[in-house]
Amino acid sequence: MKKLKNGGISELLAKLLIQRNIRTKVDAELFLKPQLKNIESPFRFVWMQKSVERIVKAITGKEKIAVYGDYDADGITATALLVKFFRAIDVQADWYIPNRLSEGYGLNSNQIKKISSDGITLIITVDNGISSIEPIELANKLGIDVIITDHHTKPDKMPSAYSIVHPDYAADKEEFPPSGAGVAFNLIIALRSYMRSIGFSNLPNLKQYIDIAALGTIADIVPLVGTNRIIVKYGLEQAAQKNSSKAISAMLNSKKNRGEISTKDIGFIVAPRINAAGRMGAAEVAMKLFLSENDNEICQYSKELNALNTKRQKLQSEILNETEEKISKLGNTKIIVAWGNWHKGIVGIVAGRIAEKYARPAIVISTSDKIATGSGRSIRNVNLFELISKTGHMLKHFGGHPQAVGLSIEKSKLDKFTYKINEAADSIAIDQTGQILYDDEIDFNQINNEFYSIIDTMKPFGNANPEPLFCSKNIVIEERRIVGNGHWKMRVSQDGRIFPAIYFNAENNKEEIGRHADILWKIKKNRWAGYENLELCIEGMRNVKNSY
Ligand SMILES: [Mn+2]
Repeated sequence: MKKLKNGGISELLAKLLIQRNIRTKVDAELFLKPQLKNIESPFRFVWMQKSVERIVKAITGKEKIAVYGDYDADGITATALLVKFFRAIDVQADWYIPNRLSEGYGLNSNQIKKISSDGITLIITVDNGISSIEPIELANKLGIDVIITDHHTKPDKMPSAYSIVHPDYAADKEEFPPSGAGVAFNLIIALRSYMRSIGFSNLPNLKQYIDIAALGTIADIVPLVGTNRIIVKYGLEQAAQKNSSKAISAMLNSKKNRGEISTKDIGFIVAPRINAAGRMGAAEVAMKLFLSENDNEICQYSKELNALNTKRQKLQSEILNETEEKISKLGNTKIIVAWGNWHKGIVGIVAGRIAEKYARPAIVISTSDKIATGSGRSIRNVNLFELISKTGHMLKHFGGHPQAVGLSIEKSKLDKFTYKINEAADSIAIDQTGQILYDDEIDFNQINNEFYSIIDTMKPFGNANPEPLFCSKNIVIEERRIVGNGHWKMRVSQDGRIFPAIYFNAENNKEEIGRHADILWKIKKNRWAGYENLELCIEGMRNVKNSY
């Protein structure tokens, strides 16, 4: 591979970076060598200083503090970060997480009354609060100051909080906004730094919490670029260390000794278990897991999460089947809206599956309560929050992000809502072609250890930094056998170069494949009994005449 004149970065790497919108040499350096010292200052949030001063006043004045979180993995990790930090400095902060099924998202007046009767005078929200206008007014009346830390899209009317820490209120526009846990991590960085500056000692090293911040960051699917990338890179490293969060270790159990922990391990093994707790109305199980230091308890809570996750999976597949049935009768609407007497905690995850499968935004609504509640998931380039806002007058509540929204609505308005949101969508183009884009076409003679090490430097992969996908044309299938549940284990060649390859769920491939094929693949390095080899993980296969 030829080297570029300046920077010494290979052409392939340069191409991959440009495809990920990393265009300058400085950005490339930051991307390829993420360092803790490059985490942006938490004081870039305009009310950060005001917030940490208020928290320290509460600490020194022995006021009672409550952390008010959210029931998803981002919200739970954000809550855990703050409470763990307070415990480490001997401040007994209470925590509250609303019940997803009986209370729903955000602050609510009943909780505020309870918090007030517990004698609390300072609430710090994490991963929620920006749209809780009335409960915050109530808190003010009851003599409670509320510090909001949140990252959700802010509504037109601002809550009358004591202060707000939010990426929309930062010195510069946040190019890659953090998750709720990321904002909470910023808060404890700022708090620690302020406390140190005014003479507090014995403050904990925050590096021990970075795996929890990374978990929230991965679970919330924020872009893994800039500070988010640094948190995830060091968080994954921390998760593999001896002093990692016991909660994360317990959920990964056997994985841990294998050395490297990837965003996939966190995104597909850990995050769903924590989310399951919230979905099934038992977020406190996950919180207790994060806060416990007792190995027996940790094992017990981790088992409980496994059981909740299994239950969630079963419910999910039931709802998915029913939704698909309804969709088949709906016809070709731009925005899929489906509702039924479904479990409230699962509708968001089903909406995600539907959106992905049909390449259209999907809103799935549970009518199991008096007021229907639903979740929407979008596809690339469609701002679902904006579309929902256009129908806001029909909804009781709504909030979220361009890619994911939550809403509640009276059941009698569902048909009209479906019509109206599709009308709003008429003005936008939705790309339904489902065309697969790959990063580059590669000849087998380019695949070697140097090639692999280039891909390796781009880890961790995730949102805004997808794992590179390559295409190779006219390869020969030298050998193929079926393993497990319809997977193909193969040896594939091109111009005499042979590689082992694995194609998961190959039996679902739409075409009958002969000896020659075009393939889409990702690269993987296997390490086994002192051996190393490169393997192609096949993501798609077509006959040569129907090429990609
Ligand atoms: Mn969040």
